[in-house]
Amino acid sequence: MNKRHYLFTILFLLLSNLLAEPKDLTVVNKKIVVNGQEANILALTQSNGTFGIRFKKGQNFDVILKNTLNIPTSIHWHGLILPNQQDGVAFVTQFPLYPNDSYHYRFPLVQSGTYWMHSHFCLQEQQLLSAPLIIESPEDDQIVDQEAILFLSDFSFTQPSEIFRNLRCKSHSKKEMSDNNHPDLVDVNYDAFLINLKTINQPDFLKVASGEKIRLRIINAASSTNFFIDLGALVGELIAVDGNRIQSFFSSQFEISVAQRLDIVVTIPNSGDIFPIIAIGEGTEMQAGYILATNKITEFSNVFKKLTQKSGSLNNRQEMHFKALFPLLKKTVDNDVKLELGGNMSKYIWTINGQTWPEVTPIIVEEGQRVQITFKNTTSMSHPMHLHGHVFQVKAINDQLIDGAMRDTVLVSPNSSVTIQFDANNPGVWPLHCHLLYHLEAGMLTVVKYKNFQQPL
Ligand SMILES: [Cu+2]
Repeated sequence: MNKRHYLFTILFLLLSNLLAEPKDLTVVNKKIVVNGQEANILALTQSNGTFGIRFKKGQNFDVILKNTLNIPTSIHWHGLILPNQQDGVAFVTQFPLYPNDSYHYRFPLVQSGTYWMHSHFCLQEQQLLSAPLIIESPEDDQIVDQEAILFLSDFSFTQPSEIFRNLRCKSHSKKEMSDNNHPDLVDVNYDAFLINLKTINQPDFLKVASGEKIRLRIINAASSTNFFIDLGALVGELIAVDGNRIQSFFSSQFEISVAQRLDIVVTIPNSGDIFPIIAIGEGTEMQAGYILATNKITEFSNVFKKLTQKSGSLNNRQEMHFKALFPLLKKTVDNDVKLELGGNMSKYIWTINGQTWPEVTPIIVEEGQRVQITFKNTTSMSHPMHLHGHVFQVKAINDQLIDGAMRDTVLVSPNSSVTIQFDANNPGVWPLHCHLLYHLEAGMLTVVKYKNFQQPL
């Protein structure tokens, strides 16, 4: 970008921010059809019909959120670096948004990439109260010809409160925690996995042309399902994880834990007209699908093959190879924190350093510190750990040092450890938690609190 172009862009953004109307975002009840049966879900909608919400890099996040439900809600902007009081976590950073109330969110966007938004109130995320949040950057248009959002969810006809009750009371009443050789991959049995709210029998698709470059923005918005992504005949160039650029990593198969995102560029080959992409739920034989097609598709029945075997477990092998394009500056660690991820499958309690939310000892940090956190997972389940309001770098997996990806969510495999680092540069009280919804509900949340920060709540 030359100097004149740069100045023009800045001027344009300043003007457009001054003149822009806030975007409307409404929390609504919605009906969808899953496996031929009607289902009631919750949704985030915009009056212009956009799936999720989109911004341009440098714009203000300027959104009026309205709750039309007859119950409270609270929406979190996952992955964004933002002022603490607008983080949207009920009873931590904000009060819930009560029925018929609105809240005006306004802060500058300092990132670009693939993010998402979801309820951080009770178990509403399982009712699919989530949507994509995309921040475009001028470079995006140069990378690809088109883009496709693949928004993954796990769906159950059972009420989330009943799922949680079953986890606590029934299914695990006699079950002991498995050993390392037999990790617990699945603790909820879902009725379907969805991409863009569609099942594999009636999948979403994008019309493409030979030679075109397509950016897949894959968002794992599932409540408790990690996925394997299989691009089939296509080779993907992974360019970003959790919205943060990495050095290109090529493969046709990728892993994505709950709450993570993958930005993958694929080039449509000259031969072939249908390019199915599948997301297989970890530890299941269930899948969701998406199709890139050079012709209009009317018949889907032969596109996807039924799986006959359950998939295995995710591992962090790919993560070892990821390298941030813009890593943290080299700096000595000022504050070294050890967190043990523990649990009790039979009582279905999940802990951080033996504690459950809200009776937790906050992790105290000081502004300006380089903070290191080592998660040691002593359980037989993996935990996707998410830190609010910051971007961290993955620095070690099982004590093997790496100059890994910048992320906001990292998977800590069973009986493994992961070390992350971040710069404490955003004062507040920030949740740090397992993103498996039922682990979170069972108490697997703590907070990173800046010394002397006075919480406005
Ligand atoms: Cu967990």
